[in-house]
Amino acid sequence: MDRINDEVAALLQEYADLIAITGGDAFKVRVYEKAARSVGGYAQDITHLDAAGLRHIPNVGTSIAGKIEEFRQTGVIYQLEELRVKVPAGVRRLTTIPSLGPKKAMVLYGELGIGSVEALEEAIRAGNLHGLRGFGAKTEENLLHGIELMNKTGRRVHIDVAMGVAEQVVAELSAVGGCRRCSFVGSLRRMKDTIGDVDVLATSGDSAALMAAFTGSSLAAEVIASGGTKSSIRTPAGLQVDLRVVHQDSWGAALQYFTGSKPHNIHTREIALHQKLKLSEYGLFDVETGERIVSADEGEVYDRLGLPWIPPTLREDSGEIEAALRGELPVLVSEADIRGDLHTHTDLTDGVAPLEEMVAAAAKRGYGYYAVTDHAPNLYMQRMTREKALAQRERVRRLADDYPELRLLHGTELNIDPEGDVDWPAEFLAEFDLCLAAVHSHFGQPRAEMTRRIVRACENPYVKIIGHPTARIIGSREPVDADWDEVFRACARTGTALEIDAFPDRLDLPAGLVRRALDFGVLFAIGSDAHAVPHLGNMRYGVGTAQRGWLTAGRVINTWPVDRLLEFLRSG
Ligand code: DGT
Ligand code: CA
Ligand code: CA
Repeated sequence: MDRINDEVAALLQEYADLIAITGGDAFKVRVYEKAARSVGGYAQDITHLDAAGLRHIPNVGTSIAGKIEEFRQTGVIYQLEELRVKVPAGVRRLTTIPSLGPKKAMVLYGELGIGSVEALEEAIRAGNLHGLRGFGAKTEENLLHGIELMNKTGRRVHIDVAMGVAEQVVAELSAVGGCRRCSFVGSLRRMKDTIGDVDVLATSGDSAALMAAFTGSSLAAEVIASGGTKSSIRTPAGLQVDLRVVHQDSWGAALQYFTGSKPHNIHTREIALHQKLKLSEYGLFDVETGERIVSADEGEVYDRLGLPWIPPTLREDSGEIEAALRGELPVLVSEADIRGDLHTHTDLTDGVAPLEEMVAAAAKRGYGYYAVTDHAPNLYMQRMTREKALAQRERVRRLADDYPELRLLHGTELNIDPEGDVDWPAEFLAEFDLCLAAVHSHFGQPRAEMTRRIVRACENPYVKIIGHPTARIIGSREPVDADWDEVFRACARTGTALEIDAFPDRLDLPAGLVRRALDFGVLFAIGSDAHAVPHLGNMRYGVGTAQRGWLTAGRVINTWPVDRLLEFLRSG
């Protein structure tokens, strides 16, 4: 469910964007951006905080606390509304093009009246930007590339955005009288890394009431279609949600059908036809008698087809049906297997919560171990020093007494430089419990150099995990180019784990590469890369990505008991 914290964070971020677009004070922009992150990451729900309580949130001063208060009382922030009027929505959308900043967007709007991404693409192709100050050939090329990147992701959203909407819809509908079952299906249930639209399935004794609740939900900014068994809405942020209500005898078959994927469905339907069965969105039928076969759950459907139940995360028709027929489906790693988090930050670098709060939240999740891995000095804007790292280590050691069940590890996230070297000399690295290393710069190196760079990091005896290996940011930065087979071989040879970074805009290593790495005997670590308490919950998306990569628990080092993990971390 969308927390009010997230809602307010989004408004503060929008305010920061609008100040930037209108040429406002850069310092003020940063203040609001920081406040947005703090509010979004604040562990406590802000609904019931008084003015003093609000100012207690890091980076929230009197003026921002006042705006939050205003929003709680009136539902709007007046100054934000004023700016919204000045800057058309289309111009704001322009600034979501990866290489286009707010200043340039305003120039495009002011000089040429360009108010949409489509109009910009047309203008570039027609040569209308020639002669415009600040827009050379290189800029145009970058803009076209940025637009292409955006179009590739289309209007798809990150998985956490879709999950928030889906969980709210399911909760609202489940509370409606007559509702028997309700669940999200489609790509979200398959845990794809981006989601086109959210699909929800329900059975109910009173489908009219269910439909009315759906189209009347606060999430329905627009009702696209409304009918007796199928309705669609669009959320304020533009995400489409489809609801289908089916007969309860069809629940299992409908769940299977709407979970997809389409290629998986086509393949299962072929298998059904061979057995004189018809599988459709309306149920499972006997072709000869036309009789509907009751299927209360999916397991029965797969069973009728002569298959074991197939986990949704595998349903892409990429070999899972053949594996199922052979009885060789993997037992996938699950969230319950995860014993700890090996990639997290605090407010010592770019996190928003202090160490103590992050650790308390980790303990609450029931973890057996937890590594703090703040950034190392070569990421200059984080201003890390030896002294700060040592002081943090002291704090971690002292905190350990309060958490006898939770093994605290003091780690660091190193920067892999263009040659493959990392921050700090060997003797200092030796004193950390865990060194994770990642690419944070020079993303455009040619394949051979990038491969050598990552392989060298693997060969460093202190580096135990390569963090977010491809460095992609979904929708805005392409993965780096490397010979991944070569990297996988190096990981297996040196005993270096590859991370599956669970942050929703990363999901890195991507599932396709995870699956490819399996044959090389690579180990993995699923890390939240949390920069705030609520981010610890992103672990589920990392597990989803691991499952899509056919990963079993044994290959994931943070499912291991603490002693085995420590042995792995100490081996050199
Ligand atoms: P998305 O929304 O692009 O992230 O991906 P999906 O997989 O959620 O696709 P969507 O929303 O178009 O449809 C939901 C499911 O419904 C899909 O995974 C499988 C099923 N489905 C939709 N269209 C067809 C179709 O033409 N044939 C079959 N067999 N299944 C379909
Ligand atoms: Ca969908
Ligand atoms: Ca759909």
